[in-house]
Amino acid sequence: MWRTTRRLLSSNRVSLSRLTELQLLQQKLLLLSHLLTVNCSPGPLLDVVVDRYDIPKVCPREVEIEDFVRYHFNGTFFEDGKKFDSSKIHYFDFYWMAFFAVLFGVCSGQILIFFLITFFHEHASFLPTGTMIPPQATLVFEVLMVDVFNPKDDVIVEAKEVPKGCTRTTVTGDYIRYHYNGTFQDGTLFDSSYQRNSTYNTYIGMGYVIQGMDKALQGLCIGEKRRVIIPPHLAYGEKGVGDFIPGSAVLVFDIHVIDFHNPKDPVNIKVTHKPQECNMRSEADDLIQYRYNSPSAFDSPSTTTLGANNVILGLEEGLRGMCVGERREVVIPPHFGHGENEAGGVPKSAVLFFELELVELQKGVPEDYMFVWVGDGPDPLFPAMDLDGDKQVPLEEFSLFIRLQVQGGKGRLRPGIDADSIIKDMFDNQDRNKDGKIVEDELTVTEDEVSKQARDEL
Ligand SMILES: [Ca+2]
Ligand SMILES: [Ca+2]
Repeated sequence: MWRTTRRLLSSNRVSLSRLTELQLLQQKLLLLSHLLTVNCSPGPLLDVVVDRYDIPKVCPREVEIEDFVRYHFNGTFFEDGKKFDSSKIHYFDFYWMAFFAVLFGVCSGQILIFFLITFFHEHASFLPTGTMIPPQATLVFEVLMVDVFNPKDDVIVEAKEVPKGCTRTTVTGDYIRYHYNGTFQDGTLFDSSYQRNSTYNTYIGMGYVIQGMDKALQGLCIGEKRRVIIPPHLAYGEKGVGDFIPGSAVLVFDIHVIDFHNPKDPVNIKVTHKPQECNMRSEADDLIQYRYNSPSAFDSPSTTTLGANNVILGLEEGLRGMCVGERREVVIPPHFGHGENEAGGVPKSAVLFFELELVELQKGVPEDYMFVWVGDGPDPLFPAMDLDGDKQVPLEEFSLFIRLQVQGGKGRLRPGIDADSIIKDMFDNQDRNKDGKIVEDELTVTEDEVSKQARDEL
């Protein structure tokens, strides 16, 4: 019969406590019958020495009974170091039930060495490859555990970094952009979005990605880092993907959420500072100066006219209804941003975040207007314009009249354009005979012209 001893060389050795001695024996018999074509009865002594190294710091999954394992190994003779077998040259199915007693408790990604010392009586043995194992050989196996799974396994999710103040997490139907490194459990990289320098973008929970990832992408915060371990039955199954992913591979994804949104999301506006005095708010046609994402109040502000289609829809919305000095945080989903197009360094489908501050606000005039009355203008107009009552209005008088209206809050010039040149244009339009002065007749023209002039100028 066999005599079995087990020597443990250090404290971090295989724990076999779960196995009974009988199980252990069975495991070793299985091991031998697999590795060797035994054509004689085995010798009286079987001694297994296990020495492990490169034990992973984190071991999410240890080998347990009925697990499936994939591993690489080198088999050498102890005596001369010559190789007798290797997973590199001997591609049988590495995907077995974990019957190696020594594999129990091993972590994926871990390298272990074990010595299998066998004593045979008279005859040599032969491996399936034909390699002869002489009598009384000591075999050294170096095993690298590639991965471990059980068909009962679900996706394992490990939160790595969860941003503080995360109020919203991903749900089915959201569109997510994330970076990832995809490795096997032994740490071998098989895919990386970082190498492509482009996020992976997808809808969640709708079958666009492998089943395990669809599950793992639920409940994430923006900025969150998560490790996801997906067993093959929730990934690429027994077939794998070409040379890319072997059959029955367990996949490990380290993902980093860049952003996500739902196609139904509105622009989200949060007022972070409201000045005490807030009488006038920005609206369409106003000329505004604002800062965005600016760490310093000394940065020169941007200028735009609201409603003039100068900025993306979401920013337009975020800038409206502000008073001077107000600050806001605005989150703009891509359908109110740059959509599915890349734009000036903004990746496609990106959610945009703005910190806004309204610096200056000049009330505007509608498109195509140079001057508007606030409320009703003077009626009749000419006597009001003719400030000195001499029945004629030269440019200087006209200019003074318009400026008095603006100062008194009764009229408004188009902001952002030199007032003198606007007033000169308005004057030239009214001075129909170009004699350098406006008389009453030049204001009373045909009905059509009156309405047109009133709209265009006065
Ligand atoms: Ca006059
Ligand atoms: Ca004239």
